[in-house]
Amino acid sequence: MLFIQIGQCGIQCGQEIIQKINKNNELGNSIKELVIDTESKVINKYKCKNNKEYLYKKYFQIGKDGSGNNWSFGYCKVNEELIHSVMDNFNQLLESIDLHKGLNIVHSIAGGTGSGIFSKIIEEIRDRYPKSCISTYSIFPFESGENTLQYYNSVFSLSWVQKYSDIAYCFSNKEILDILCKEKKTKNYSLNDINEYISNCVSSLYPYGNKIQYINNWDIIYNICPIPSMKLLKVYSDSSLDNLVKNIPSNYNNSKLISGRLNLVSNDDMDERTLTKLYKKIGILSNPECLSINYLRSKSVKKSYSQPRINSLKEDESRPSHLPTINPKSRISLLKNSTDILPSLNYFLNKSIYMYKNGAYWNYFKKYNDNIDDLFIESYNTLYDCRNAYMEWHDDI
Ligand SMILES: Nc1nc2c(ncn2[C@@H]2O[C@H](COP(=O)(O)OP(=O)(O)OP(=O)(O)O)[C@@H](O)[C@H]2O)c(=O)[nH]1
Ligand SMILES: [Mg+2]
Repeated sequence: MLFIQIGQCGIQCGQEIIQKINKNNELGNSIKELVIDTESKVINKYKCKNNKEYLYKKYFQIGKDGSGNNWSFGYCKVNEELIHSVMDNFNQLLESIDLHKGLNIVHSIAGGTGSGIFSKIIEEIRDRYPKSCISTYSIFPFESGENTLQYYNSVFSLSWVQKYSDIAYCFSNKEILDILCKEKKTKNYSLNDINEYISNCVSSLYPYGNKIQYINNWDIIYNICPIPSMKLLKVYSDSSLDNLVKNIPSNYNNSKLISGRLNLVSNDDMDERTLTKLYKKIGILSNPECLSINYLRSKSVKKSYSQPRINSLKEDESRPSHLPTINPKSRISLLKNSTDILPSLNYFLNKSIYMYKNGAYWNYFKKYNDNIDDLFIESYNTLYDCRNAYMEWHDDI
C-alpha cells in the first residue's frame, strides 16, 4: 500500500491515518509513504528518526515558503524537472511493493500545495499509470472564515479529483466538527481531534489483523461507485452502531443513496462472524431504504449486529450492542455514496463563480498561469457535470 501525503493538512492527516492502520494491523511498516510539502516546518516535524525508516518513507520538499494558498502557484511551481524527481521517488517506492493494490493520496482541497501541487501530481500519475486505482482522501475546508482563495482552490482541486481519481473519500472539517460537538457537547475541538476522527474513518475501511492483503479497491469501486461521474463519498465512523446512528448529521436522510455499505471492523473472531452475517444482511447495499436511519435503528439490524455478544458475554441490559465496553478496538463505519455531497459542491461552485465573474483575485491566479481562464472554464464544466449527475439522481429516483 502506498500513501502520498501532500501539503500540511495532507501530511498531518496522513500520518494519523497510517499510524492507526499500522496499529490495527500490525503491519510492521509495510505502508510506503511519499510525503510532499513546500514548507520545511511540517516535513521536519515528521521526518524519520532513523535510517531504516527511509526505506519506506520518502520526503520531497518543493521550495520553502509554501504555495501561498494559491492553486495556480502550486500547480505551476512543479516544472518538468521537479515532476521527474517526484516521480523517480514515487517509482522507487512502487517498485518496493510486492503487490500493487492502488494508490492513496491525502490532501486538503483548499491549501495551495494540497490543491495545486496535488493536481499536478495526480495528473502525472494517471498519465504514467493509466490503469492504476487511485483513491483520494480529500479534506474540505471549514466553509467560511478561513481564506478567500479557498473557493477557487477547492473548485480546481475537486475537478482534478473528479477527472483523475477512481474514488474520492471526502471529509468536511465543518461537518466533522459538528459531529464532534454533538457527541461531546463541547465546542473546544482542535484540528487534531478532527484528524483523529478522519483517521478512525479511514482505518475502519481496512480490516484488522494481517488481512490487509485481501483488500481489493476495485471491488469497493465496483460496488460503491459504479457510475464514474459520481464517486465523491462520505464516511462516518463510531465505536458502536448506536453511537454512529446518534452522531451522523441531522440531514443524513435528506439525500438519495447511490450505494453504501456498513463496515464492522474488529480484532475479535466473534465480531468477524458478525461481520459476515451483517454483510449478508445489509453489507453491500443498493436499496436506498437499507441505510436509512430508521432501518439502522431497526430491531433486526441491531439483533444481527449484537447476537454473538449474547453468547460470549453476559449482556449488560443498560448497554445492549455496545461493542466498546467489550472490545475498545472495534469500530463500525458507514460508507456512503449519495447526493449529500451536493450542498458542498454547490457552495464551492457558487462562491467561486461569483468571485470569478467579478474578477476577484483573478490577477493572483493569472500571474502564474497564462491560460488560467481556460482552466477555470474546464474546472467549472467538470464540476457542473458531476453536480448534474448527482442532481439527476436526486430528482429521478
Ligand atoms: N482536518 C485538518 N484540516 C487541516 C489541517 N491543517 C490544515 N487544514 C485545513 O487545510 C486547509 C489549508 O491547507 P494546508 O494543508 O494548510 O495548506 P497547504 O496544502 O500546505 O498549502 P500552502 O500552505 O498554501 O502551501 C484549511 O482549510 C485548513 O483548515 C489538519 O491538520 N487537519
Ligand atoms: Mg502549507
